[in-house]
Amino acid sequence: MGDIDGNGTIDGRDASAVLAAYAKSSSSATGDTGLTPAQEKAGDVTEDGSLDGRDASAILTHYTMLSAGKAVSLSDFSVKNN
Ligand SMILES: [Ca+2]
Repeated sequence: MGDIDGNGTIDGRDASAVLAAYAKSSSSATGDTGLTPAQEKAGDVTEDGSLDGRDASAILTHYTMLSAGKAVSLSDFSVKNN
């Protein structure tokens, strides 16, 4: 979860990918994100069924905290835990 581009790490590029997909789906009549279903699932880190700024924010926060040496899990950002 969270690794949208599939390079093995969750980082700022994944947050950017989510934002780009969100922008694309917002401007598309069909809501097409331009991502594969697997990528959409990976990007929906808040697990609320939609890909939006909250997912990008969660990915970025997660990456920032990991970079700062904090032990966090992406599931900490799931709506189930809010
Ligand atoms: Ca990645």
